[in-house]
Amino acid sequence: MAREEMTRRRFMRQAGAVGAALAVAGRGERKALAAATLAAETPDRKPNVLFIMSDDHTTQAIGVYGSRLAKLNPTPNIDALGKEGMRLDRVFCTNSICVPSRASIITGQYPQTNGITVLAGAIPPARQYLAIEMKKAGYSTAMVGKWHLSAEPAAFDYYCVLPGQGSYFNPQFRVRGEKPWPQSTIRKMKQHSSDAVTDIGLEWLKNGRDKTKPFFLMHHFKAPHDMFQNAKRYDKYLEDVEIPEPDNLFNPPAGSQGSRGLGSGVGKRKHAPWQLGRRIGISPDLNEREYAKACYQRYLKRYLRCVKGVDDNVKRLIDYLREAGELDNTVIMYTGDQGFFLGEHDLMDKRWMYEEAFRMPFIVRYPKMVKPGSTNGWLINNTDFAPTILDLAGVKTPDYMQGRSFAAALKGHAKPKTWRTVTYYRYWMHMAHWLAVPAHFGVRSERYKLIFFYGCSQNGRGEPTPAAWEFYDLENDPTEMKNGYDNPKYAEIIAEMKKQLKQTRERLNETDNNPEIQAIIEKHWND
Ligand SMILES: [Ca+2]
Repeated sequence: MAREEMTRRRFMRQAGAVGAALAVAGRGERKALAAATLAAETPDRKPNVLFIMSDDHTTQAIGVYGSRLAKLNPTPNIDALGKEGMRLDRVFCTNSICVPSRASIITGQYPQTNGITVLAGAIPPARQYLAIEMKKAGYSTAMVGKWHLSAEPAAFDYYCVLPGQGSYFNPQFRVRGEKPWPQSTIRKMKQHSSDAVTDIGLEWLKNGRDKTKPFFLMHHFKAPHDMFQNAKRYDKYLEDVEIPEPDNLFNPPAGSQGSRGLGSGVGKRKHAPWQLGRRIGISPDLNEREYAKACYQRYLKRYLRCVKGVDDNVKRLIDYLREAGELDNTVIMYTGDQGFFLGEHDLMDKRWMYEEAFRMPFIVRYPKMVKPGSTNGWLINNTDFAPTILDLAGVKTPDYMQGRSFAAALKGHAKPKTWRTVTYYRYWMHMAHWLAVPAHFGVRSERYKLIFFYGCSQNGRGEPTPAAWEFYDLENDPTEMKNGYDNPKYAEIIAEMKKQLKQTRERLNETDNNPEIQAIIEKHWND
């Protein structure tokens, strides 16, 4: 059959389908339905990409990841995306805090290359690479919600972003307007942030985007970041439920002198300066055990009520795509900007290279490519997100990106022999924000993890903590209860991982120029 004839027949089929749909649609719906249906079915059209990211939403609080909290059914709508798509099980961040994670996602680069190692710093429009490349690839682009990269998100066609962390209630948003960035603002009164962000995302999808093009929407929730404030309708959610405790609620990190006694958590420990219990109204008169239990229950309920608001709003996005006939032509990704401790090891917050904080949820639904109910275990990190999204849009990974596309994983292909065997991590903000997490770096393979706590601040000043190594066999010890660094059984593996750690730091431009830190590394490398 001649190509023209095929095209003509396909057009007639589409026109017929649209005509039938129009016959039953109301007058108001007709125009939108016709435009959406034609857009969705245009041959060879690139897929839409809806990238949904929440803030601090960890795998333990997503049902499809099967943790102790799954029985509470905290995220039915996000779970549905996983069941209709793929759940990725070994996705990690390169630095477990908000700004560096977002910087790695937008640039496809590690912290020292993109310049964002701590919570300060900006990614200017000229380096908002993912947005720039998607626009070049013919996409209508938008960034909605928590941005947190300081500079104007001007590389997007449209933006409406929270200032910094933003507010949970009556949130203000920065918009493109008559006044120079960041002075043009709007405020959503009487609204919770998760609802407001979704209203804005939906309004852009319905009326803001250029419907002659595929869309790329980065839809970023502020929730469930601390201090956890839920929409009023969730006040009673889980009210009478006893939240299951982790088995290691009363086991703070004891891996080495580099981590022992540090970090902030739910208990009354001496080194818990952030004082979660005081902030959420737990009586200091309770004994240690009762205090930790009460604090854990209240902490989890507040967190999960925020998660519920995110999950319900994810459904609103899905419902719109379904109604618009674009659900199956859209790659939907769901992630959180890093993991989070929910009382495991008597810890809260993130920052640590331990699994709960280091691991990111990542779910992808795109039935044209991704097999429903599939899982994947490749070692992936957040510098890979931009290369993958670009790959799905038909764009080769730009040379300046350090991450690698995992589109082949989504297609169910075998892992290439050249895929990374370790993923690199570094947390820089030594003992910052009363959360008392010491600076450290390390590598994780599919099975093992090696961490070096160098324990000093970026400029080498400030109160140092002891330098120490930790090693975990995640197959035998998935909750990292036992440091295997001195176990002779692992000596060979540790020597090999140290070599990989050194090589990885060199290859990724992640070595230290700071002489104080360099001296600590050299002094303790062979400990
Ligand atoms: Ca975060």
